[in-house]
Amino acid sequence: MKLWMICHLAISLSTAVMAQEYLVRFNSDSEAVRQNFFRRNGGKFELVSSEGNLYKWTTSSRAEQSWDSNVAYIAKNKTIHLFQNPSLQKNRASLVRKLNETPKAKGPAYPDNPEIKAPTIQASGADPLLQSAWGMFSTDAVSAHNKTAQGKGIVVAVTDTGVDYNHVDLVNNMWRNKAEVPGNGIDDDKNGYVDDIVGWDFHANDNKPYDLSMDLMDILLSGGNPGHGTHVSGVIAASLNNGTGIAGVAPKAQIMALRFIGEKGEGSTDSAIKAIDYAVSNGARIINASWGGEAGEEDDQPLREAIKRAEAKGVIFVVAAGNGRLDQASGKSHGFDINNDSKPVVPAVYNFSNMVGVAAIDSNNQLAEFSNWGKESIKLGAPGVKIMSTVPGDRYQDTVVDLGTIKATWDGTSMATPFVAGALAVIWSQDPSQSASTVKSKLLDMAAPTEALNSKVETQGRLDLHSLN
Ligand SMILES: [Ca+2]
Ligand SMILES: [Ca+2]
Ligand SMILES: [Ca+2]
Repeated sequence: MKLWMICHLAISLSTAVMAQEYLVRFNSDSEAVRQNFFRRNGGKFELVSSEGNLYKWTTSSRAEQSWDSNVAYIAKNKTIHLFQNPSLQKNRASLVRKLNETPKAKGPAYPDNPEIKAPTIQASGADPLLQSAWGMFSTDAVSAHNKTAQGKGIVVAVTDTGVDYNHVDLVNNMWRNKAEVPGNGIDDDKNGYVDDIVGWDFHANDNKPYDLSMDLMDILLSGGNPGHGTHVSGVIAASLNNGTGIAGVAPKAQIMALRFIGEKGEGSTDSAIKAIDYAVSNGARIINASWGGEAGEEDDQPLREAIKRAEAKGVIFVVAAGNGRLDQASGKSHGFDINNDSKPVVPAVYNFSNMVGVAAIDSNNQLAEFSNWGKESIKLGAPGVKIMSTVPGDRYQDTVVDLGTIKATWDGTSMATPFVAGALAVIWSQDPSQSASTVKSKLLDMAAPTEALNSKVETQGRLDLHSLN
């Protein structure tokens, strides 16, 4: 309690003097207009999106004073979160108590930000942990492997905490930027990013979008969930029949690693926008977004516009519905209807034609107790409880932490979303000339009617690939 008070006081004091970050969109791309604005208003500015005429403006002056007919809007640069794992959230207090009684869990035994390895020659043979990946069977993703192109040639951008790009089950399925010469310190393809080989880290601003980990106690106390992006990536595209681990829904798709959420589970709108723009302009056809924030009193207009730019370029945006709210008294998390909430989850609620919102179901085809839903914006359900997938350091988990009597499993609409992103990649790879809207319609038409999803999601059904051919 005392620590909380000190932290709270420190935050209150610092906001009084701290500069605020805004996103400013101009009505024109005229350099003179911008210069005039920044000359009059001071502060620091940085380009976020040239297509959107969008700049990050860091200032200690008040935004309202800066209205200008050349300015379309000035919005707060909002914080975006991972959707916290409800199983971790629910058990946090008892896990912390138990960990305090036991020797402290060790940190990761693998390096942070390792050099990016090239694809490798892999063994062959069945994937021994695939049997534990129930969602791969309930969605018929496993039988789809035998009759489809498995996502071949389709790039899926994972906008998240980063990816262990050297993981044995992912290294061969990372997107590789062929127009970039690695390690020469030159932006060979002139896309604005130097030596971007498998993607970019928009949080740390470097070319290693690695999924940094931390001590278990730090995870529990900070609310972060390192490994999140690696887990998501394995569901989409872990290698099939390489004699190790699991297989993803689209084991021949390529993962573009776009890190914008840091170790503590937070990122900012400007970094999310840069990641989305990067995905669109560097060849991704699908963006996986297992994250969000509350719209609150004002909408996140800059984020909305970034998704519209993706829509205009035929890129599908797959988004998690969110994991509801934690009821402090019972420790239970309850999903809610994002369309009717006073603080709807964004971007899940936006519902543009390129968006596919995803709710989480369990292995009994029940809506997960934590899963948000929405009759318009959320399209279908997909597996999101106790999901087996890749985590950093060549490991696999369906359980984040297991302290005997208390455990937390890999749960969340975050885990359901990549099942759908992978399925879209598989459908698209059957005929890469299909439009985004055709691919999306095929996915939704195949959804299996599911009682628990009646009046919860638009299709009233769950992900099902059995009729795909
Ligand atoms: Ca580059
Ligand atoms: Ca280079
Ligand atoms: Ca495998």
